[in-house]
Amino acid sequence: MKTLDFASAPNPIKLRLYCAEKGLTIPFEHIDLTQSEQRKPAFLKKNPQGTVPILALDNGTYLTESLVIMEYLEELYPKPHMIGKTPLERAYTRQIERFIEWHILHQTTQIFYHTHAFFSDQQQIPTIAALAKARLPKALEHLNQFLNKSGFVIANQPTIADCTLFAAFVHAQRVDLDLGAECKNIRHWHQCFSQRDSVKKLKLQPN
Ligand SMILES: N[C@@H](CCC(=O)N[C@@H](CS)C(=O)NCC(=O)O)C(=O)O
Repeated sequence: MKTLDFASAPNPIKLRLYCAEKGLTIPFEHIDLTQSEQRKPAFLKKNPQGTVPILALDNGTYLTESLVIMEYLEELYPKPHMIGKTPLERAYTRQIERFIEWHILHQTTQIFYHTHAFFSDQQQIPTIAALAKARLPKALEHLNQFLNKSGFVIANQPTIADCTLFAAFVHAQRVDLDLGAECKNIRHWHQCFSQRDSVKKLKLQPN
């Protein structure tokens, strides 16, 4: 089993944090997004969407959705629990993670994709970025009210929700957005989570 990814892209960051928090060491193969390797035929055969990360299994199967990969790994290696222990905890954790992914990470992705020079060879539509930017404050305020002081999104231990939120933070910084600027609890969460060994192991490239 190995992961195909690009270390500083948000969905790979999410997966790398998850693996590090679980203590999983899965080899990583570098897919160079700066050279558009994800759009080349050899890669598209593995994932027609042309996106990373991919989890390549020994039986030839490719899993191409970061959340699905984390859920698969969670089933293989349940401890420490990163999606909750009971059915209700698991549903709740997924609900919060989905909220963060859709309302925060996805919006930062839209802003990045439609404004950043990294994707200047693609069709960029500034209105999409503007809409995404306008949607963020409401979602951040909602999350801010939800967070407690534990330094984790849910209860007092890391979950997939922390991994997704941290990935959104990194991505937002690249378009000069500080997700914690107006939200004290989010800022506190970010300060705490940034101290984790999982974060220190990330290989982030400058903007
Ligand atoms: N839903 C997919 C999205 C993956 C995705 O959008 N990956 C980005 C990097 S974070 C990518 O590979 N972008 C390359 C491109 O759009 O050309 C997942 O969660 O794995």
